Amino acid sequence: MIIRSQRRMFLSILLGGVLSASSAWFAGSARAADIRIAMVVKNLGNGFFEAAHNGGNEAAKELGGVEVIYTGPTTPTAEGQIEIISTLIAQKVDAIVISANDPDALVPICKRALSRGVSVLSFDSGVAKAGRSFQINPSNPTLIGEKQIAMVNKTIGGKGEIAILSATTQATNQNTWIKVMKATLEKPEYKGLQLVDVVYGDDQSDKSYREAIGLLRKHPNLKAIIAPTTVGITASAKAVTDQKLVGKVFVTGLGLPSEMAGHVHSGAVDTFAIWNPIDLGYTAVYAAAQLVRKKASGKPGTTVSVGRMGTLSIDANGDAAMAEPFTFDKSNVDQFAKFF
Ligand code: RAM
Repeated sequence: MIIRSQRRMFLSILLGGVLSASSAWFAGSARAADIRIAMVVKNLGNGFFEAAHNGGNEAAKELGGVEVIYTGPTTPTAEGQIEIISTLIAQKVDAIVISANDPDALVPICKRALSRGVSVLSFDSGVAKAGRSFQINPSNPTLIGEKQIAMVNKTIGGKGEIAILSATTQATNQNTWIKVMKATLEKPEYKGLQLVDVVYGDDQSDKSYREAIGLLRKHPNLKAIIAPTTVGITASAKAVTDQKLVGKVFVTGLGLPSEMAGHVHSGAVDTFAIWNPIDLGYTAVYAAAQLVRKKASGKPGTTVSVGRMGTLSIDANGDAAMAEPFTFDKSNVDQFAKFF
């Protein structure tokens, strides 16, 4: 596991900016790609994955001889990803790094890719064990779930009705976090919080917005919406603002500073969290190249060296976790908004 304090993460982000700026001058000397790594994201048009793509490109430049093919369905469905992976197998890519729309539905196609010699890793949102070498979690899932309850608790003073607005019903990562959030709410220190609803905006802005409006209408005493998705949190903050409920209903969850800064300043959002998606994409592509180049086995209990991110340790379950989620508020959101 890579353990870094928030302070080190901050430095890494700043350094990341410097690295990507300085990498331009040697890009021209990179040799033609001998490895093609497909980054299959939940869906296109999501700023979180675009940042991960930038990180993947940074790893590719640094490694040399690596091409990143960025792809994903237009809406976040397992069917769309299955079709894309079939094509990638036919194109004989060397590796696939995927953020899955469903843990189980993708197993057969990922197994087919593995059987054809394609390295398969999942990152962000995992494929079940049988369908990939290992899963790169941005952070420990328990920490991510607990952090969101701690944030909402602080913002609304430990008392009131809350609701969750998630991504798709099948998303591996959000479902894991929701499970942790529900378990965390059982703790005595959170007895004042009452979870009244869980709805799904499918990581689509318009559907998330409609679901958020639905929550506000259905629960007139709602104090907060937790959206563990960068698309959902933005849509929820907009809904709260449009309904003139800023100061009455608060939004928290996982967001990108670049998309949340305005909502933090308006007061719709007090605090939110996220990890660095650039680092996540960098790590996924770097690790995949290490597998293809046989510099790592990807087996449980082994490690993979991942450039500026250090070493990933794969646990007995085939999971590797990165840094702690980082918390943002008025004091630091603008500083990070230029990076992701
Ligand atoms: C959305 C996606 C992604 C998740 C982030 C927090 O962009 O659902 O999978 O990790 O939110």
